[in-house]
Amino acid sequence: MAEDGSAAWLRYASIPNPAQYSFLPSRIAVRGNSPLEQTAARELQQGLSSMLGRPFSVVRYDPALASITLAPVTSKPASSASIGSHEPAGVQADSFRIVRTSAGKSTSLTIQGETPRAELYAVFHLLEEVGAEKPIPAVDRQAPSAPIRWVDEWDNLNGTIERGYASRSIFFDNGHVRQDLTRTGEYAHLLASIGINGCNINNVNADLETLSTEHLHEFARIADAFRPWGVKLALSIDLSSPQTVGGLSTFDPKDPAVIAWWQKKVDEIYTLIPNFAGFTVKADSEGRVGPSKYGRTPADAANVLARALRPYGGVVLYRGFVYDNHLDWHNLKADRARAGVDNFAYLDGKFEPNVIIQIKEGPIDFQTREPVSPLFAALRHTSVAIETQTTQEYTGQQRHMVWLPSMWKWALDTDMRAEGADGRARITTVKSIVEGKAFGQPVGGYVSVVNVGLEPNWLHHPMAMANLYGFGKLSWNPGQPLSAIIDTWTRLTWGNDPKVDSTIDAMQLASWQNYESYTGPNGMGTLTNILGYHFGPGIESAERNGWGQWFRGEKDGIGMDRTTATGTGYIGQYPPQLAAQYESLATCPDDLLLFFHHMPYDYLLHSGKTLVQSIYDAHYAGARAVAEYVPQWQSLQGLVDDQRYQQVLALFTYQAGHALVWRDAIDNWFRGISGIDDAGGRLGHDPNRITAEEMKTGGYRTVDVDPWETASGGKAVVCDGPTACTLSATLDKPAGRYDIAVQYFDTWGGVSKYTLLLNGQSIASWAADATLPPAQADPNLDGQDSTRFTVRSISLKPGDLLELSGTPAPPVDTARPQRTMSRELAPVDYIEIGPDGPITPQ
Ligand code: GCV
Repeated sequence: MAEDGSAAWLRYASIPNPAQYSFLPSRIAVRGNSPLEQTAARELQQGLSSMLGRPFSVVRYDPALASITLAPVTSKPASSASIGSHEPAGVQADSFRIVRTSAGKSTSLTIQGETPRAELYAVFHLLEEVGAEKPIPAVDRQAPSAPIRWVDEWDNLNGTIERGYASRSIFFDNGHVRQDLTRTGEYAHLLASIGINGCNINNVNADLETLSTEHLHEFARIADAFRPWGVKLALSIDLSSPQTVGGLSTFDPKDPAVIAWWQKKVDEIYTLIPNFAGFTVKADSEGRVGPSKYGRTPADAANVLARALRPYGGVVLYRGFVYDNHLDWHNLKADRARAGVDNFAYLDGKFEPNVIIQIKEGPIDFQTREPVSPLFAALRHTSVAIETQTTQEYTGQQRHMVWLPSMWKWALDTDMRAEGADGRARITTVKSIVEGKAFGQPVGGYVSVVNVGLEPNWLHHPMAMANLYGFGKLSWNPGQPLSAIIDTWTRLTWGNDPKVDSTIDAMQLASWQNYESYTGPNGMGTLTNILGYHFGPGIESAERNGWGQWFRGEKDGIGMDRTTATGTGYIGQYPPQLAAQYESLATCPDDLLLFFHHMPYDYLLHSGKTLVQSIYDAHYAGARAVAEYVPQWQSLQGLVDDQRYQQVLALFTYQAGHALVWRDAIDNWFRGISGIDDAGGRLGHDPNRITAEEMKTGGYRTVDVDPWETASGGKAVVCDGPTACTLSATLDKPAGRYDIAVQYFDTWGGVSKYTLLLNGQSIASWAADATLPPAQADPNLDGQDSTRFTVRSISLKPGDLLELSGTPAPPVDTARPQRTMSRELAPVDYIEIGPDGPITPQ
């Protein structure tokens, strides 16, 4: 059966052994009368009928007959975390229980929720148990860990998405909300199924007109599409709105006219969207204006909004991502990582109770590994939410498979060792902080930037939806084991075949560490081109500019000295016990070392390897591990549907090739700066490689590649001619079968064409027409667009003539004029001839 991935984990595919659920009665009865309960009953009916292959029906409740009954809880416990008067808040609102009872031969299930939305969550829970062939316990009580479980979309009103990698916005087009909101409803369906209760629909870099009356009327249509699934709409707003929308002369949060304007605006919003969730605020950050303009604090600004929202139960998610992006890199004490605590800790206790500080998991920006933000432990009288990024901005942009819940759980489980009133350090995990358990601030939770797009499968890579699923699951219960989360996702998404499940689970569970291994080592950050679009390697882009993502790679060593003794003092922002652990080389973990310390390249790690050798080895191991995804995936052919099989195969093949680009760039760069060779003798010795510039050429010209480490020998060849150029080499390989890989650059500047010939006969032809890297034209030859094409199992013998013919893109591509900004000149880096076998030559 062909599948496009649009149903994600809600496929409701028939399960192999439906008889195990034969006890489930086919009658579904609803005792409440809200639309949400009706939605829940219909979902249950459809899901069970489809998975179990027998009809279920929604009927009138009859106590004499066995049924699955949805009913509200009769007596409500007092809410511990009420933030407004609008509705019960806190985790109770979403808690439910499912109770199984038997009378004679018949079994009934009673689904009880604190609210209709909780009944809906219970229904999804039950459907998931059936879909993944799990037992249904006699009594199952569930409550989410925190009330805020939101996704943030960074969609722009013109239909583009900041850091979106799966086509355009499902909400907006051309300055307006789309007429057809079918995808919006389907998205809310997915969100509800994993317990997400809020969705912020627009970019935190908010359009200045977001709060105009005209736009609000349109947003109300999105809220309507969300409502059947219990998902509330939130908006990102710009703090200058009183000026830009209201026409006031100021947006000073202490100005009475400004305060009145916000109140009136909030009143207007609630007349249009009665269940509006609240505002997200990015201010005084990356060019956004903020309260600092008037000498006011984030608390001054957040509280004005919060007071206006509070009577309605709305909240303000004020982002802790406030930093100066014009830092002086000459100043060894300057440190962007300090910004969160420096800008917010002194305000602890000064925020209204419905203000939540939304803190990115690490102090920089969603890197492949960072320590957790010290701000989590610095705010003890303020609710906080952790902000993660499901959209893979720095982690492969949904072209690499990286299962991020592994990273999030690592962050959530980090014990910050905060001191209690008695001055003694105690277990203070990040999850206990956002849950409100550690400091008793119960209105916090979890936010993830998701950026789904119009592509049928939402995020482009079929495996990437496991990140959204895992986010929902962790925010419901951060204590849940990762293996259970991924196994359920795999079963629901790909079916219950044991081989399929064990293969996919294992790949996903290893994928974050694999990605980390071939990208940013030892806490250095992702080492991507941070001045470009954060996809491929671009190591030194982080250095010597105002963005503050420095790692200070010098001849003597590498890493930011953030110690209190000699560095920026950042480590001192953690509670003392954790600070001491990071400050001392004896206890600082290897995988965060360079985040905290400036170290010589031959420093001996706890692992027993020198720093630089560990980097070399990790990059070889990581690239090899992801190359293995290809044969592992191929072993599932026929066990999963062909449409998604082919899609994933193409992506894994791409990832295997791009991991080599990463590996080589980083390892060569470290070899260059450290002057230390790879003890394994691999670096700089590529006997299977023929660089393009050393081949005999007809028409190709050699060019420098910048940064040098993203091409073999720092050079590539390009063909300026109107027709094809050629490269050729006479081979001296012993007779046998080989894979032949061509490393070229797919720059998005039109479509070049390549043909590989052996002794004058074509053995493969392809076009450089990938949408990789996504969404943005990149005219440069570099690590973002270095791409590999592999022809498998070719018979070679000594003396064979291998030829590559490259035809540059036509000067103007009329079909896609945006692609001809800079013409693609059939660029080539090298050809690699490796042994035949399942794995691309290493
Ligand atoms: C929406 C990073 C991203 C920006 C993003 C910003 C933020 O800097 O690259 O695209 O802006 O974070 O989280 O506000």
